[in-house]
Amino acid sequence: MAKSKKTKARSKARAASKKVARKVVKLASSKKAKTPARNGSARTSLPLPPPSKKPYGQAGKALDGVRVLDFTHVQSGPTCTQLLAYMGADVIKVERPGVGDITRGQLVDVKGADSLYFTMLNGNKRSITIDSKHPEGKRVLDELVKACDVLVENFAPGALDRMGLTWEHIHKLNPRMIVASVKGFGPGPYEDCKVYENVAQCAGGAASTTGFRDGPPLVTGAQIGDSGTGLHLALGIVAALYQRIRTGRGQKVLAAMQDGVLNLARVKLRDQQRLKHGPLKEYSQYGEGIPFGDAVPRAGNDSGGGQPGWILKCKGWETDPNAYIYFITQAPVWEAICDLIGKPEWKTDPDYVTPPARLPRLKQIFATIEEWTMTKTKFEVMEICNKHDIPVGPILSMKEIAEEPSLRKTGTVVEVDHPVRGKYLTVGNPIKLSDSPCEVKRSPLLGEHTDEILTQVLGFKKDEVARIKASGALTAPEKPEKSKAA
Ligand code: CAO
Repeated sequence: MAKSKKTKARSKARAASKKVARKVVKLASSKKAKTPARNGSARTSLPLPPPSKKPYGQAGKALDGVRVLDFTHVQSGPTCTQLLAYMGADVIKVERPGVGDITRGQLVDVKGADSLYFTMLNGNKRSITIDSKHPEGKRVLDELVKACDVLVENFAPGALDRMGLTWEHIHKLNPRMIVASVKGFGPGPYEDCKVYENVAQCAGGAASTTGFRDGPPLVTGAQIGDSGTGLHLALGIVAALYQRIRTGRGQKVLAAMQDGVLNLARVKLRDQQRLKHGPLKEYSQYGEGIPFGDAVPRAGNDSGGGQPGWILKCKGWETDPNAYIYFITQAPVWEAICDLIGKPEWKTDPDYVTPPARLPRLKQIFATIEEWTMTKTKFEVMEICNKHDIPVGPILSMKEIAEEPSLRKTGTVVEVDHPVRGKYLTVGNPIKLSDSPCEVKRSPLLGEHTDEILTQVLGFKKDEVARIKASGALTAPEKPEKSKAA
């Protein structure tokens, strides 16, 4: 009798939480999808409800009703689930009792508080602690699998299977579940390798094409391997959710970090193929008469596109490491550039008048432009050039970005309050949706929502929660007392 009550409570909680999702699935079964449109062509898009009459920004959030079982750690996976949370998904982060995501304790700046590494990647989520290898913990996890729409993980290859959460097991419990993974490599010789950011930057072709020709390969400060792949995974998840509306079933989504980096470095694979047909004329090494090898070289600060560019010194460069500007000699504004830098004769000189004529002289051209930029601050150069539509970009320090009022105004840089560390800055949603507002919330404390999730999401009664807790599945094993341990 007690058992059936519990089951009822749990299915009631699940039913309530799936209300929105079910509404959406219903659309998939509608026959309207196949009826021809008025113009006679087949209707290919899904039937939609009538446009909401609510004002924009008041019709909920893009991912309302989507519940994510977040098994991610470090950076790549958490980036993905934070974005989903920013867009309205209910993200439940499962963490190891007592320890949590390893980044909580990495690069600690405020003693006793979760690190910025953790807080800046786990906003808008709820945290539950579960020992996924404890029999009772496994039981709770199975219930969560049934209650969620998406499972996201970025464990080392095979770790999820070792927990017993194989695709078959998950899919038997919940055929609608989307199982999304970040791994270092896709199927192939390296599929079993553990991978961190810089390994991916190296294996994805970014490092070999970054830096100066006469120096070693370089990694970039932007976390294209971790955050870049998290972003790719988020897109895969949203696409799988959309497909599920039609198929009613989940699928596996894989974003390999090597693939993600290569996708971001695709212009260099473009150049690799162009090499077969002659030198890469927009690379400054061409103008310097240095022959090309058989692989794309590092190109320093050359522009990756068809419009030559370089980083130039500005006023104050002797003491300020960021007193520089990126200057692009875009062809349509060449004449304006010549006038600005005091070289009007270049407008008609055959050596400078056309882009191909300029290519062998880029080094000298940029040196001349730099004589002009060095007389002005980077912001003055920006202001003057913008008036003439000349594309330039100041090299902004992280200090300048942190203090930039326009980024605060758009919610790209947000200050949040944390009960232990106090106020900190984080990056809000970089993707702005006009009908899905984003309110950035602080990251959760370890296990902060354990009780709430067990009762409200899974429908467990208080006595059952107490029993699970007593089993040790949700808490770290007690450390033996020193006297006993000795
Ligand atoms: N309860 C019990 N055990 C748990 C647990 C929980 N709640 N959460 C995790 N664990 C266990 C895992 O089951 C695993 O155990 P086994 O090895 O016995 O199966 C163990 O913790 C460690 O997991 P891991 O191997 O993923 O972690 P790691 O620190 O050794 O490696 C990393 C980290 C990032 C190299 C690896 O996870 C990886 O390669 N991930 C895929 C690529 C990726 O995302 N890299 C980006 C990292 S961000 O720079």
